[in-house]
Amino acid sequence: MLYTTTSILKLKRDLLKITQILDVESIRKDFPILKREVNGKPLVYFDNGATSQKPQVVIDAITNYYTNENSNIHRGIHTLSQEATNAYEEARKKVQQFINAKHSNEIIFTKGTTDSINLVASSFGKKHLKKGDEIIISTMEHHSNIVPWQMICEEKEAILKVIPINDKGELLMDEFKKLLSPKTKMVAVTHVSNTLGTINPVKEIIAEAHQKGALVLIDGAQAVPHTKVDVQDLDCDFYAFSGHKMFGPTGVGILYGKEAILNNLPPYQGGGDMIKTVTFEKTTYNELPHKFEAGTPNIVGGIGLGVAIDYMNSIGISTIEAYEHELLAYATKQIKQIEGVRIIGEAKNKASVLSFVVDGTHPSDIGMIIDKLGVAIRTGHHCTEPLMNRFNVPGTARASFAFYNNEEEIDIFIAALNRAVTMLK
Ligand code: 7TS
Repeated sequence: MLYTTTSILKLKRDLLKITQILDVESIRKDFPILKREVNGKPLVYFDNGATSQKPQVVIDAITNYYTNENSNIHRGIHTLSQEATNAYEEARKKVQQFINAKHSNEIIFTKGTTDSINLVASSFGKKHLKKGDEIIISTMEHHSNIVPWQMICEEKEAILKVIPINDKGELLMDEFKKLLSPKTKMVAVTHVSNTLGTINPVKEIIAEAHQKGALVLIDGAQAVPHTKVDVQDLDCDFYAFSGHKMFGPTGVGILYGKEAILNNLPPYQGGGDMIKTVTFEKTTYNELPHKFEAGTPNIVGGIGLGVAIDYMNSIGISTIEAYEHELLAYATKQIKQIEGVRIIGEAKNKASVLSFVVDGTHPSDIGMIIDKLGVAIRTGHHCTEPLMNRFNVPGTARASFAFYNNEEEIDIFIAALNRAVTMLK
């Protein structure tokens, strides 16, 4: 379907209204990488689903830490160690407030979403899973919310069940309810799909699962950077996300878990910091959150993540959400004007992800051509191979937006895409 000039103009006006709340041009100045050129063209960075760019305040915090504060934490009485410990624990509190966790000891620092999910699958699985138990995931999961469950299911002879989706990329909730049974021990689903952009009805999923006595893990990797997350309101048992997708450093992430549930899980890894006392005969474990944080952590990563949260708060998550919603609507209408483009993922409730295929072309060819024009998008299966099989495509091209992207960049992307399609046909 082609859109009229009037409807595109209306979208432009909507975007303009929002840019009056959100000063995108001044925000863009906070991200030094956005000034660079790629292949002689201004960079248009639309690969935010893979990782986001970092504002200067985060980069400065990292430099400042190594320049002035570097020290190990939780183990020194000297000033530097205390300063580093305070900064790291302060960051934990910022995360707690950001997702509205009840206690800061429910915030476990990990390497990222993948690490967080592996922690739960391994610790929960070892203690609570037995032969014939069931775990439910969905068709649209990232491999990191599939493979850890497959591994523990294999070990424990438990069964993995999968919630199907419709052609728009929405979960079939009736099918989900049918899959739930007293055998279900865990439901692990993504809040927002990295490939489709679908925002799943996680609150409803959690309530349904709890009724059957199952626990719920939410993969929030693509939700936290774009939408307000309140873990108490959701009532999830676990919530996992990554620092690098929310304008913080790589190598740091979060596992939120309810205190009572975490207390009832065995440690994931053994080593320094996670113990209370060690003898060769018996070791006792530290309290939360340290029980799950063996070894020297990514201290600067945690501190940088805290600064990224401050930065997001300074803009306001609801402003971010509203602005990105307009960006997505604008990009969606524009891309539909290009003949042969098919959007993969047309859920009613969507975050700022635009996956598509173009008849008769391969996504990676499109990605390569538009990269020459300075536009960075992701192509391939996006670590969601079962989802690609569901849609019967080998991969998609995916543009994913952040609040520092603007309408002009979408215009550049659309022009580049038009050129690529013309070349490839
Ligand atoms: N879950 C979802 C929904 C994701 O999108 C990703 C990463 C992960 C888990 C894993 O996160 P990590 O930080 O531990 O690697 N998604 C993507 C992507 O869409 N393109 O590159 C990485």
